[in-house]
Amino acid sequence: MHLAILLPVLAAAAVHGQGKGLGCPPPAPILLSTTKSGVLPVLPTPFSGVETLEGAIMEKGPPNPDYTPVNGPAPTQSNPAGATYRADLPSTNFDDCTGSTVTGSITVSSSSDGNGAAISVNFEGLPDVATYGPFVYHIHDLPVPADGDCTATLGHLDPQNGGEYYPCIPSTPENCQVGDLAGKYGSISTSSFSLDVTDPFLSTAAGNPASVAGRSIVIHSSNTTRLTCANFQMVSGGSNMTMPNATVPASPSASSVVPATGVGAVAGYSFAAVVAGVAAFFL
Ligand SMILES: [Cu+2]
Repeated sequence: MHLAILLPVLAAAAVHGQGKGLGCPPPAPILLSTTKSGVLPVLPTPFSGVETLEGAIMEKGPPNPDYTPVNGPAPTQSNPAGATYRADLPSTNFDDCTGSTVTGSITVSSSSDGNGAAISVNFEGLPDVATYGPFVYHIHDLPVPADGDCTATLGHLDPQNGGEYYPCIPSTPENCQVGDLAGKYGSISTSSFSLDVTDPFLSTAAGNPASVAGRSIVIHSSNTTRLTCANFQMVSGGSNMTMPNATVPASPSASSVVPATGVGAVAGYSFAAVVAGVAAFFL
């Protein structure tokens, strides 16, 4: 390759991995110096702004144990029995320049006692950790559109408006963003990753501001680049769902095995499929 062609390629590659490796170049960072819900709900003083990439802060502020979200600490959720949502990662990643395709799923079910949600994470094929990790993952506000654009999921699920400037302190998870799963339970530093944990603050009730319904999961590289994403699909709405002119069907328990096909075939890309599925459920 001619040197004049090679140099811009190398420069772009260095930006993507913060100089650590090759990959697709991300969008240019944007300096954020004003309040923005889900990112900067309050401005620390003194403050000269932070760089953001794809809507996320690239370098968080210092840990601040005195900080609480604008809307207060997250409340414990009382969830409908049997409600289960699952997000299956698509077979093609949004950023496919790492030499590895991340696959797997995350399941969120009402906990057995109804307090909070049981989260089961199984991810495979994470890229080279030394180059792209550690990886973080979050529940994001909006679903992935049909074109698979992970950027369109916007920021983290954050009904308490804590923002992401101050890092999540795992010992006080009620002050973390509800959707900041990596912050509360640790980032990923392995090519395969499994986690089973109960989160008190995540809702499985449709319409609840802290609900996983209608949300998405996003996995990021260490510089916040979005590697892959998928929508949460309803496996079971749970016992609290009401259906007009119909009897609510018996729901499987939260610990029942989710179907191996069907839901997975929908993959994580089609919000239209989610809408259609929900609509079909009510009709
Ligand atoms: Cu995220």
